Amino acid sequence: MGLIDKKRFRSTFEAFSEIGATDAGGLHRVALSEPDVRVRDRFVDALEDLDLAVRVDEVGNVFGRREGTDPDAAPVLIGSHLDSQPRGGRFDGQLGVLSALEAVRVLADHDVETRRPVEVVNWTNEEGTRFKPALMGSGAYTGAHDVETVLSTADDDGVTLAEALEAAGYRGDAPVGAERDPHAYLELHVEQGPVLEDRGLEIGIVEGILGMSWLDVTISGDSDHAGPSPTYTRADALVAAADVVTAVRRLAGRLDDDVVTTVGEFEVAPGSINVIPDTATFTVDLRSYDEETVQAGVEAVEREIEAACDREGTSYTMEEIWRIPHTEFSPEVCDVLERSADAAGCSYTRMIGGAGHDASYLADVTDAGLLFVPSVDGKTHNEREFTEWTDVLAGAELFAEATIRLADGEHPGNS
Ligand code: HGY
Ligand code: MN
Ligand code: MN
Repeated sequence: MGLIDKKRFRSTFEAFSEIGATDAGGLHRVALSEPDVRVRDRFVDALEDLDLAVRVDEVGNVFGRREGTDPDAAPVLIGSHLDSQPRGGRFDGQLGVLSALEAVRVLADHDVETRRPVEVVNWTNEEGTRFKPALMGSGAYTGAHDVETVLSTADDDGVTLAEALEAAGYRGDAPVGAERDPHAYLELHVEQGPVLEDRGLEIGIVEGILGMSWLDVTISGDSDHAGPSPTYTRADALVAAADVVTAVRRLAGRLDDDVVTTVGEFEVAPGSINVIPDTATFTVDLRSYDEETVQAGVEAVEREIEAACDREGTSYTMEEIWRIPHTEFSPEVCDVLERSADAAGCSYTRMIGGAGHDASYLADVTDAGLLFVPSVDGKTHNEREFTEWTDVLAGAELFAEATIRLADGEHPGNS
């Protein structure tokens, strides 16, 4: 018997997808932007419609709590994030929050009593694109990020997270962090890679996630006239930076099989057609499951920058703005997911994920698990991000089932 209300789930997903929708079917809902605030409001309304106790903490994480029968039992936390990348997809994060909302709606539909409280959560600024680093709300909740540092982090316009939260009405007064560690955490997310689709599987039971490093790099040269300046007099920041960008990409193949490297942001100044650039600033995102490989990768990037600057006569600064070790999820929760997948007759595999998720930090403080559904063409952080609705339903169904098990609830199918 299916647990979720398919019609309700679809209409909720479509309604939320209209908030910050782009013409190409994606989302433009960067953390604490106007559409992110509207979708937060919609989420709070849905929690209140379920008579959940809603609380917002100091960094804007939003929780809806459904009490269990045992007042002393630690809660099961379920959720993900509603913020998106600029021109991102409508499944990344949002699917996890709405699957969690649907799971609690299922409990209400069937009057399922759970021994443990269940809390649905929307984490602030998972994407880390406006305020760096990523996983900001979940990192503050678990202690990985310092709350004051998070609140004073500014975006490119100098607006701090605290100011953005105040303006949005989401700088809550609930203390950041759990009164006590949750019993378990569960998140459903699109895979954002090609594995499940290539293997024709419905579900990924995620055992771990790559570790990563984010670097901020500035290369400084000397501006001069594009005409009369002979090449040998030039200290062209862009030429040095361009050498580094291609070297960073080559590193991915050299360091280890799972290493991926990305230069996602790049700016040049003064940015005039007939002036030799004196400044190039860019970011590096480097990932691997092996900690030593990540460290070796950061050191290799710095060597490439040094060599490029020696060749061009430029100077540089490099700052590591984020490092998160690889994640290992709870074998117990993976087993619960596997039992649920078997019970539901889903095809699945255990796997390692390449994208960071809020579950990465929750795994530091509780038994955390992460469930994937396939991404068509593995495409994500892109308006073309898509998951077949049959796969979405299989994931949401499994998620609701596993939530009931983790919360010690009586499966409605047994009543
Ligand atoms: O960067 C990540 O992996 C995630 O999308 N924030
Ligand atoms: Mn995500
Ligand atoms: Mn993302």
